[in-house]
Amino acid sequence: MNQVRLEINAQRMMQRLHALAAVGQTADGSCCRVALTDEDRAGRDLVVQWMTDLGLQVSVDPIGNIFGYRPGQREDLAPVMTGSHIDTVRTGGIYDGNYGVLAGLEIIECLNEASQQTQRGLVVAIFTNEEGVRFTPDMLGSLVYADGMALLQALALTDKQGVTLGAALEKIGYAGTAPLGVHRPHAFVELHIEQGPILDAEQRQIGVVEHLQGISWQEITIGGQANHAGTTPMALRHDAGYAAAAVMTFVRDLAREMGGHQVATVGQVKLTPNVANVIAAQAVLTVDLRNTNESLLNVARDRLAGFLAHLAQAEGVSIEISDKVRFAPVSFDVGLTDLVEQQAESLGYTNRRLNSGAGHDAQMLSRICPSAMIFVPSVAGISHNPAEHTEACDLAAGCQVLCQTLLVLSN
Ligand code: HGY
Ligand code: MN
Ligand code: MN
Repeated sequence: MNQVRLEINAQRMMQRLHALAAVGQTADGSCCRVALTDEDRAGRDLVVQWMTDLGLQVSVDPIGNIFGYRPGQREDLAPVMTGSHIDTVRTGGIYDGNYGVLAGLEIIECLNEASQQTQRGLVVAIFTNEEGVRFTPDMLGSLVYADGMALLQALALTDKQGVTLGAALEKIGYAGTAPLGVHRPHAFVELHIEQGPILDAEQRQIGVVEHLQGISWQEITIGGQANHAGTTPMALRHDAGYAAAAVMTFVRDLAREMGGHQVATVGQVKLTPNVANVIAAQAVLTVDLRNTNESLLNVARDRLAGFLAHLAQAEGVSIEISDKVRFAPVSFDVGLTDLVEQQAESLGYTNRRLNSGAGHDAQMLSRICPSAMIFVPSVAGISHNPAEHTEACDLAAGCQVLCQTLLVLSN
C-alpha cells in the first residue's frame, strides 16, 4: 500500500508549544501548571480552543480527560489515539507531556490542510493529573480511563488541604459528562521527550520505547518527640529529622548496591515543627523506587521495610508506611514498536530501542489496547526542571514519525 506522506509544519507546532509554555510560567522560567489548579484550567482552555479551531469534536470525561476527535470514513471502526498530558510538576519544562499533545494537533492540522480523511478516526487525548503533584497516584486520568481505578475512588482522593479531586475538578470546570472510556482506541501511540540522557549522549534522533519500568511511591510518616535542641542528651533523643535523613541515605545506598535498573529517591521531606532549636517531632517523606524488573522492585521495597523496622526500634520513633503508587512494569506492543522503528528508518532518522525510566499515560493505555511510545532526545537528560530542552529539529523528527505511524494505523 503506497503510504501517504504528510509534511508536518514544525514552526507552527513550536509556536503552540511556546504559547502553552507561557501559561503558568514562573519567575525562574519553570512551567508550573499543577493538575486541577487555575493554571491547569488556563492551559486546558487554550488547548481546547485549538482543538475546536481545528474542527475536532471535543469531549471531557468525568475524571477531566479531554478528547479531540476527528471522524474517519469508517465510523464502525475504533479510532487511533495519540496524546499525553499538559499538567506539570512545579519546576516543569515546556516539553514534558505538552509536546505529545501539540504534536497530535499539528498532525490533525496537516490532515485538514491536505483534506485527507483517514479510514479510522483519530483522537488527540489530554489525560488528567499525569504528574501526581497534588493528588496521587500519578497517571491518574489515564488509570481511571483504563479501568485501573474506580471513578468514585479517584474523585474522593484528597490533597494535603483535604480538598477532594472531584471538588477541584468542578472548580476548574472540567468535571465532564462524556462517558468514561469514550473513544475506546484501536491503538495508542504517545510521543514524549526521553527525560533521560541516552538519546542525547548517543546523538540519536528517535527512541523506540520497548518497556517502561515499575514504579513504587510510598509516604513515610515518622513520629519522634519534640524536645529542646540544646538540653536533651543525644542518647535520649527521638529525632524524626535524623530518622528521615537515615531513610534518604539508605535508599540511595540500596539503589547503588542493587545496581542494574534500580533507582530511588526521596523527593519530599516535611519536618514538624521545622524550627531550628526544636528536635523534629515528625517527618513526612516520600520514597520513589523504580525498576524494570518487578521482583527486584519488590526486593527493594522489602529491604526498605526491614530498614524502617530497625530504625524505629533503634531511634524509639514510630514509622507508618502508606502506599501511594504501585504500578507494574509494562512492555509495549511488539507490532507497534516495530512499526515506529520502520517509520523512523524510512524517514532516515537515527534511532534505537530503549526503556522508559519515567511513568507515562501509555503505561495505562497498554492495559486496554496495543500501545507504544516514541521518544526524542532531552539535552543532557534534564527534565522536571526549567532547563529541560529538546532541539527543534528533534521535535520535528518525532512529530513526523508520529504522523507516519498514525497514518499507517488509521488507514
Ligand atoms: O513520575 C513520573 O515518572 C511521571 O513524570 N509522572
Ligand atoms: Mn510526562
Ligand atoms: Mn513528568
